[in-house]
Amino acid sequence: MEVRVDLRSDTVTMPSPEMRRAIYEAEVGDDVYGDDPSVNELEAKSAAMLGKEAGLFVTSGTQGNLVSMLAHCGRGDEVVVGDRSHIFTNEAGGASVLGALFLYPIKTDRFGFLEPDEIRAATNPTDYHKPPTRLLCIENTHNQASGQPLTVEQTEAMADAAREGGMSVHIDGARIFNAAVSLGVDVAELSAPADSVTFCLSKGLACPVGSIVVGSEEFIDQARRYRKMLGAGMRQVGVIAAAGIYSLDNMIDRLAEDHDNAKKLAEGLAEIDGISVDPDNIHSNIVYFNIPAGSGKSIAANLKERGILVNAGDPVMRMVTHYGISSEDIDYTLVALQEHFRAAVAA
Ligand code: TLP
Repeated sequence: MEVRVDLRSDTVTMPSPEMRRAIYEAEVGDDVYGDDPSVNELEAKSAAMLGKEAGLFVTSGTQGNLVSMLAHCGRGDEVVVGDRSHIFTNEAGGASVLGALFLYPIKTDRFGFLEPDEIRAATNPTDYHKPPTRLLCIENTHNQASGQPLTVEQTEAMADAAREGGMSVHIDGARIFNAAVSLGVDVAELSAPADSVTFCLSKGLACPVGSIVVGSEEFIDQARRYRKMLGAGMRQVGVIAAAGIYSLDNMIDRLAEDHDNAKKLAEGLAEIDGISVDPDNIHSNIVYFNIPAGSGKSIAANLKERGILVNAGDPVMRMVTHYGISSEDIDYTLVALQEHFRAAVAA
């Protein structure tokens, strides 16, 4: 059956016809020489929007986080991370493999928040039995906390605790624009407590590829060197940067639609016997919900037969709304799930 609804991630978004036009018309040059006007514009625009001095176009969120950790830390340093953060759970341990950095996980609460006292307890600037803690990484929105946005106050509380112990602060803001839209605050305010931020163009902003790192001129200079070292000094990459410029101009405000659809999805899921979810906890585009243990594969297979794609999580499943998902797609998905669970109860 043809794919009708793809809820696996917001990474599956397709470039719109207007974005493709921007790509087609992009002015380009060799970016390793600093000659690509589209990349230069995208980097400067990103830095200005997030209130930082400079920006760097990278291939992915994973690469953005990695070059940031490498630029903030030296070999043998420690990075404090949330135990459910993407950096800790889903980036293949790159910081340790490629940077000889230790990742020190602390508890992430169900809102994606890291308790300042836990950050203080993890801090070690001087005891030479332990690696020196150099960096705290925060995630906003928090993916595994159902896309919870962290407020400016929460970010400041975490950053203050880190700075007391001499740490720098990085935000994995893969979806920081979702956070800004959800909270109704300027993204620069959410970024202000941090030294550096990574955000993704390739998720809710619907670009085919790319992420951005922002920070001070000096930090970005270092990050640029690490990007080169990782083999991602790109050439006439304005063809992709043009999509990024288009998305920053046109794709941010509409994220509110994705949030409305996620809320509607969660409210519908909460009505289904066999599923448990708290719709009040859904504030952006990610919905995690509990299903009966052992049923993930059959749910995913059943939905696939109806043209709905989901990842077969078990007993926790995730659905992500995005530019390619309409309110009708949510209705269609909910009916499919209602029928699945009705049949499962009858069997
Ligand atoms: N997340 C992907 C998967 O890797 C899980 C997704 O489908 O959600 N930070 C956060 C918070 C992320 O959610 C992701 C991607 C990244 C970083 C990495 O971005 P990419 O995939 O561009 O390397």
